[in-house]
Amino acid sequence: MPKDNYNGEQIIVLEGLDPVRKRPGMYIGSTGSRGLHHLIWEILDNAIDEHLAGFCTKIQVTLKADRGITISDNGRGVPVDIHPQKKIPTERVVYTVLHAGGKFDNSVYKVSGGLHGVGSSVVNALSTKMIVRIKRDGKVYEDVFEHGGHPVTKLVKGQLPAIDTCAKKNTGTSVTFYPDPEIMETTHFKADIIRKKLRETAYLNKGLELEFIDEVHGENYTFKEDLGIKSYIEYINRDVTKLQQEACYIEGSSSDIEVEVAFQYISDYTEQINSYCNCINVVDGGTLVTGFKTALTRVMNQYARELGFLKEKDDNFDGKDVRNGLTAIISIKHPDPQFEGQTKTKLGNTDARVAVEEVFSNEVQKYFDKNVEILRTILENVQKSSNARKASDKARNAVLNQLKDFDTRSKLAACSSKKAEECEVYIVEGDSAGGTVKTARNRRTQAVLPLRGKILNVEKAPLEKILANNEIRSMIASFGCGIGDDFDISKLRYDKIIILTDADVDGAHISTLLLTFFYRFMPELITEGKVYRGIPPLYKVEYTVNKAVKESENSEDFWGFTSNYGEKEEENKKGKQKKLSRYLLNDFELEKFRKNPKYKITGLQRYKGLGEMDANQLWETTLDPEKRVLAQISISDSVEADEITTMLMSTNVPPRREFIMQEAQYATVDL
Ligand code: 0R9
Repeated sequence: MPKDNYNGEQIIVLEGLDPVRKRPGMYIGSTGSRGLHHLIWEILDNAIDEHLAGFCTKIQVTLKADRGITISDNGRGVPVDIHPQKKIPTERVVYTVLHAGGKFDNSVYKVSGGLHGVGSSVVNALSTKMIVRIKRDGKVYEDVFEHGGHPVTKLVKGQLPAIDTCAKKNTGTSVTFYPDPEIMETTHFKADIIRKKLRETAYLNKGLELEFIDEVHGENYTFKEDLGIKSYIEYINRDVTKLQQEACYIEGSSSDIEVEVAFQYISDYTEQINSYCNCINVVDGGTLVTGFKTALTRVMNQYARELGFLKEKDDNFDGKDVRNGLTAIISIKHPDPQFEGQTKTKLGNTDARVAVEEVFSNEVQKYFDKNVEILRTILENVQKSSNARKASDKARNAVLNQLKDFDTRSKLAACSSKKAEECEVYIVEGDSAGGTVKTARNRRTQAVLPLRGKILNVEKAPLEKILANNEIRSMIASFGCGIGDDFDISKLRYDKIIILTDADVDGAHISTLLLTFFYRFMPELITEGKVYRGIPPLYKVEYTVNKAVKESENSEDFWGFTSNYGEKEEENKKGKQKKLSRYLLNDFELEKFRKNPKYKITGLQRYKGLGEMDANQLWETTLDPEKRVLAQISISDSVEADEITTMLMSTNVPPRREFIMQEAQYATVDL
């Protein structure tokens, strides 16, 4: 069990806050909307940790009218005693020292989540102002920080001053912060994102009350789920026909790992498994999902034989058939989670597989033994699914065999290297831009596949039509790794698949159609981090340098740039001031550049499309691996991905546009 007494020695002190402001992306993933909301989650995680430690029953999040955020909990309050090494209040260590906090020591908190395990000091570093209020021992303490974590509250005899008194029983911590617009591309918190997170948090922490006070829109919400993930499943399936009226809920623990599983079968051909480790959505699953699938397939086949659904000579039901129509949530609390994969969204701990398999298989048998009628209904469904799958496999194989005879690679300008690890393919919108890319590329490692017009909307079309579409056939044949169940990523001919479209609505539409196709038919391309979007610069600036302005160590000149284009000399005539130029990625970079007193802009060009660049420019901005900017596509929220895909493909244009704008949230930038 967690220790209930804090010990200052347990705080591990690593380094100052400056690195966070210099390289914010390293600490919060991005400086866009996704990173902005991570700041809230980071503070929220600490309050949830206090709940998991058994001391907090209520958390409040307020979106303030002045656009700041306050998160408060009714836990023990962050300790304010003097830190033995730092000789300042422990609270101040937590908020000003990077990597400080009990959560790094598993003996203080049995389990803990958190983005990169960094925490409160990172949020402080990226805020113009932070106000920490602590109620403890009958006193209310306040500590105020400004400009990225500089304390403005004066300590009294080394101690944090009390600003008020309160009842001794009344304890807790509240943190208010204002993200720094100099660092964050947006400081606009979105009420719907916060509301969704709090609802999810309530489902994952049964009994915990979460209140959302939205002062901006004048709304209030309280989330509290006494039945936890069981209610979550019933909420997800609220509008569909069920095979099981009530979801089954299972809990137990094994080797210090707490396991919760809830599932419900519905009469639909879908499978949805959402998994969480320490309240973090493990989008790509991993060991906890493997453990669940193995146990479910084994138990269902065992029952299928006992109840006569399978004869002795029959093969076992396939895992896919067993999961047909299944909605499940797996939530575990692990003392030392190891996240794997490019995006760190896959759980790697072997003991998690063993624990889930053991707890689920024991408990689900008790449930089915008591609910034999439900079990029969589910097994009938499994049997139907198995028969249907065998029939559709036959049809699919017939179409795939046809595909092999079709010369689909004619449009591909291949690269000469055959080593997949060094090859990339650019999927380019339109024949004319495709032509320029063909001229500009490195022929050895870069292949080009021009797509003519829009690709088929795979959401709406039947499989036969999808496989008959020329653009789609070209992609399948060029990638070389098959499609659907026959997909084999080890056969992929390229290390990177780079989508290159114009930065307009048409380009964004083509790119979402492509992503939908990949997501539906080759999801591993995305989960394995193979798909990227090429991001050409929006601007080219010509400028002169004001030598009187010196770039000092602390200047915040360039750390905000995502791009690595570098500067070029345009003109250097005798007696005249040297003219330079550089590409700028977006409005954010342009604004940073404009604000910098060192530079005087003498000319500005805005690129509307790829067609405006010649082969040389295209090489140095978009193809050169040293300089180009790529956004790696990751499906970070599989719970939402299906809804998004459906929404994208609907005829309702405004929400689709909104998504296209927000889609950057799903991308991490890689240089
Ligand atoms: C509003 C968000 N809440 C928090 O950030 C928060 C952190 C925190 C906390 C403790 C209690 N409540 C908290 N809320 C705490 C208290 C004690 C021991 N461990 C943790 C105790 O009273 O003995 N802390 C998180 C880290 C630390 N406290 C510290 F120990 F590192 F300071």
